[in-house]
Amino acid sequence: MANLDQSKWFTEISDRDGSAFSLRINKKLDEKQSPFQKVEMFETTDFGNLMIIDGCTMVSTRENFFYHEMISHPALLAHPNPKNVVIIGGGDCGTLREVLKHPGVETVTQIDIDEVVTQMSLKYFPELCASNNDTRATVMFGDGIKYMREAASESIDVVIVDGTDPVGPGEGLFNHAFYTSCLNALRPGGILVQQSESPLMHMPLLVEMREAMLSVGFNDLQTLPFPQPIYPSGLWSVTLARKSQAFYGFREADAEQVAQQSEYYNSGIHHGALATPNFMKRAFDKK
Ligand code: SPD
Repeated sequence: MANLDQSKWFTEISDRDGSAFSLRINKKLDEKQSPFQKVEMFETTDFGNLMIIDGCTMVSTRENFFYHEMISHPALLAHPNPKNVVIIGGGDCGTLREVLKHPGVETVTQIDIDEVVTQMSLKYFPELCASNNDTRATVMFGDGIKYMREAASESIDVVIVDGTDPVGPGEGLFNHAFYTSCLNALRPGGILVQQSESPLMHMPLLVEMREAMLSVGFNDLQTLPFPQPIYPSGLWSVTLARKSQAFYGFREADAEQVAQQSEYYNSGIHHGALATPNFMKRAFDKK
């Protein structure tokens, strides 16, 4: 094993998981302590720019497409005709960019609590912010929990929760009260999708989250695993919850249209992600 010069590596130590993951860096580009969290930017040797929030890896230039495509396209394509979309969190704007690839979407409102994340992204990930000026997009800064609590009932087709881990500012996005607000704001058949951490490392959280979604009244769930090269364990997930109706499949022809502009997502990937690995099935079925 090589003797690593620690000053050249950013390491996310994931104490709760007993693991750590490192990326080699050229230099630190920026650092800002916002009222909510510490946001750092690095230039890496092989992954492009890298955003870290409170010591946790968020986004790199090279691999963010896995996460942003999987938190956006499966939910939008599982809905028959999504017109009004809300993104809670998502300040780096990568999810917004993916949502705007859907021609049927008429409005997308993004509410992140921390303007510093978007300022950093505009500077260091301009490609993620390329669609911010789309006339269908509204980028706001504020409390997404309050926004959902006050949203008009049955006014939204898809709510995407692109938050940090369930600690600090992201914590309130993983509970019954928040899911109840989302349920009320969704139209019948509407879909809530949330980043749901690593099925390998964080199964108790994932199970708790699924139970909370069902207990507030969502009708049907899908948890889709996907590779996430720079998060703990390298395996991540999104969980979709549908209001009033069961999932029926997805719009395959439209999925292939979207796939013309995607790096990871296509209809085969969508089918594959719907096949639940046994260790996840057993955990979800256990009562
Ligand atoms: N462990 C990190 C989980 C963070 C998920 N959100 C990433 C934001 C990308 N838009």
